[in-house]
Amino acid sequence: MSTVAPEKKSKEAATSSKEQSNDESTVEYTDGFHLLIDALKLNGLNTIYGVPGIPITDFGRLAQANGMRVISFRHEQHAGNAAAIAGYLTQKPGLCLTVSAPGFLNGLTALANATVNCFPMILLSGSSEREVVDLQQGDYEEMDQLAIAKPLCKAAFRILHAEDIGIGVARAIRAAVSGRPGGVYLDLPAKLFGQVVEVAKAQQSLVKVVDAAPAQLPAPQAIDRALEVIKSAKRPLIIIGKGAAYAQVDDAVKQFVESTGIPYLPMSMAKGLLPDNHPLSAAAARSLALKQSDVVIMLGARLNWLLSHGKGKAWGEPGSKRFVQIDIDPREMDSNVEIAAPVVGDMGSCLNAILEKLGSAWPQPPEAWLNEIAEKRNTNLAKMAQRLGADLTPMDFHTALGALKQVIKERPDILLVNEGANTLDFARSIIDMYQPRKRLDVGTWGIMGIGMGAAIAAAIETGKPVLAVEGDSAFGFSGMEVETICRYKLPVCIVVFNNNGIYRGTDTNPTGGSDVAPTVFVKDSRYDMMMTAFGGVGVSVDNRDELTTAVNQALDSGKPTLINAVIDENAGTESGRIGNLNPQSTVGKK
Ligand code: FYN
Ligand code: ADP
Ligand code: MG
Repeated sequence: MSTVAPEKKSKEAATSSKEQSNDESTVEYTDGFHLLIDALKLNGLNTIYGVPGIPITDFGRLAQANGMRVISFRHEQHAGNAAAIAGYLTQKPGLCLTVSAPGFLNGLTALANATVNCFPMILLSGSSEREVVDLQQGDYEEMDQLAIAKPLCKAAFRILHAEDIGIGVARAIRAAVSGRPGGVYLDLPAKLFGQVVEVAKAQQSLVKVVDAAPAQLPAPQAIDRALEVIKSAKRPLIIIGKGAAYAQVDDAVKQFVESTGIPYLPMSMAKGLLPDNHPLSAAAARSLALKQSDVVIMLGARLNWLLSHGKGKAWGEPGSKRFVQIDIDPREMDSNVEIAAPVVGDMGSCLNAILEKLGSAWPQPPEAWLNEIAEKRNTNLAKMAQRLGADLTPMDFHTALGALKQVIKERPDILLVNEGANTLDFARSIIDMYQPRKRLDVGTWGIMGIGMGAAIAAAIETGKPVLAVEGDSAFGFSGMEVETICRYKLPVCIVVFNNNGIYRGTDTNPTGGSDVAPTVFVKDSRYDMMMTAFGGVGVSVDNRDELTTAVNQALDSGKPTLINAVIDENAGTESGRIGNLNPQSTVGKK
């Protein structure tokens, strides 16, 4: 228990103070600052990602003084994205700390994104005084933050009394990690921090959360039903999502795929749960597998836009599928199409229950189906190999990504962060992943700006090198955080795919005016110089060999590095592979 003299207003960390009371007995005091630190540390939450300022500056300082790792960012959104990724990688809520009103709002995008992605995080935000905010009397950074956060996260709480910090933190932790994980908002009015409490009372108020994410066992009937449906399949397919990756039951997932012999399709962030070169991977036969399958088994993946909502052209004849879905959230069932066999529970318990019943003599899927998928996969792989063979200068996406594919093959345990449009879509299919939870990307929302936050959290949480493959546009959203990467000397190598703009660098202004087209950036920019400005390594390359050398050097040295990879400005396509979502006018274009 950290304690502090009330009159010292908590400037010194963990210093205990004794006050003489009238009856000569001694009373020890602590305050809100220290209680919050104690509550977090007691629950194994030792890292904070945030931006200092009123009213949480001293809190960050004291947290560091009391042994927490406090990583200060340049913008709250990236601190929030880092916290979310920390949550995804560790199954403990990642912490993001923001100042009131504008800082809180900047962090809110990340909180909402974490919730949408089912990543556990807690946004701790300082806020202005309730009395003034509620009467709308114009306080410094006045905002009813709790009300604003509520619809955008899984749960939102406010702590008004220091004695409630223990309970407040416990509630936030449970809400973030139990059931379907998500983002939690914890509102901390400025006055809370300085509130003084007797140590004995404070100690009693702390809560160590026991079994924060309890196992959720599936009903035996649900398992029987699922096995019946799977048994009836002629053309079964497994889809593995990032919920399965999050669950960290990698052996059970592998065993389920291998003992059923059913081909599987990894969703983007589930790549590597089984190695992408696994013989049962249907990733390179995606369209065929979706269209032709008759039973689809979803493991921690949702039938959202990324899977065309489980219906329509991509899924073949209407009524041709039956779905088995394993998910921790019962409300996910039937969200888009009918689920014939819902299995509700945590991934480990569900898969183990299935594996127990499967037995050793499980019938393998018909040869014809496996051959059909293998044939399509081999055709696509051959096409890809041919494209990757072209060694162009300046590079196109395939030339550059061919180099990075090889790097990851040789260093399968490093983390890959990936965002952009073309840079994302090409990298997803070109770069094979070999280990679970190594690929971090734009997730469910397809959000740009996760790059540096994800890279920083990946480096901090795993201690491993990180390769961030970034479109030039995507990088711009979080580019200032290269200073953060340099400041903490993180082993992050950023490769900016510089094709002079969004999608491509070739658009022109049809009016002939001096403004460039809205999708175009300064031509031949030198993003590498952003890194050298802060003492990191910057390199500009325009061919495959130089790119390979520069990346390997960066990863060997562990030095913060930014490689400006010059890509042919004609190389991209509009919106990458999701151009169908980007409406185009057919009238009035010059
Ligand atoms: C896949 N494919 C391959 C390989 N892997 N071919 C050869 N080798 C390998 N290793 C094939 C696969 O079978 C498909 O071909 C094709 O490549 C594309 O595969 P992908 O990328 O898996 O699938 P697709 O169709 O792009 O997937 C749809 C999607 C995906 C929505 C899931 O596009 C996605 O995750 N998009 C996220 C986009 C996003 O968020 N963007 C950010 C906003 S950018 P066929 O089977 O022949 O069809 C703002 O502008
Ligand atoms: P993807 O984008 O990879 O398809 P989604 O984020 O859409 O993945 O889906 C993840 C799903 O996994 C969510 O429906 C979520 O409820 C579920 N999930 C998360 N954690 C677990 C878990 N431990 N066990 C089972 N399901 C989980
Ligand atoms: Mg670009």
